Amino acid sequence: MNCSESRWELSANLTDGNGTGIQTVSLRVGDGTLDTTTSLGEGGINITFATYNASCCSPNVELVAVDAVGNVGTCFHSIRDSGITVLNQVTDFSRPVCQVESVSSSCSVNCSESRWELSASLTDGNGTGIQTVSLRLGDGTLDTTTSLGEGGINITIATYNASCCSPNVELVAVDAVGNVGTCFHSIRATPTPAPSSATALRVLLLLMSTALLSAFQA
Ligand SMILES: [Ca+2]
Repeated sequence: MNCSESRWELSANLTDGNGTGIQTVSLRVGDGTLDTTTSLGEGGINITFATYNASCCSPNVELVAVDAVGNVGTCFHSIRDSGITVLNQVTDFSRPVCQVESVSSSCSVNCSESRWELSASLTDGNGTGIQTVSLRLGDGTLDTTTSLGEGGINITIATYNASCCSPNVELVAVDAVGNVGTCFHSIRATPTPAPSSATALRVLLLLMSTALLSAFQA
């Protein structure tokens, strides 16, 4: 069969449950066409219905959904082997966990003359693993080292060093499928937690229908 003479189509329902809601649905893999429509499902939850249509010469598709706080859910489908087999559905829906381990500061009245330091541990548990650690807040310097902890789980130790004139820091860790974990610390009297850390919910993807191989065969 000449793959260029036939097409296949996939349908999927995507929902963020009671979360912040799906903001975008896009293609990470596949050069077919993607159409989405969103409607209100049971319990007032938005459901996005995605339809993907591609040439049989492009056998793989990966859909990426991002919610309002940046959590990412994906689903992958390939018609390469049996025609209608889901090969790999991403199951890492958990954010990396960031925990402040120690803080040392001896800030004087003149903040520019003194510095403070924070140490935090970051881990993605049994997930896909932390890919990047960066600063969302704070203009100090960040160093990270990664080592193997108990149970073969990678632990990243972040060390942050800043002038006492820059009292706040927020670290951002992103895992391999784009889930985001943060931690915030302030050397001011009352630390305020970052708003996104309490409300971030995972994106759930449900692959609802099977692909129809050659459904649009010429
Ligand atoms: Ca994860």
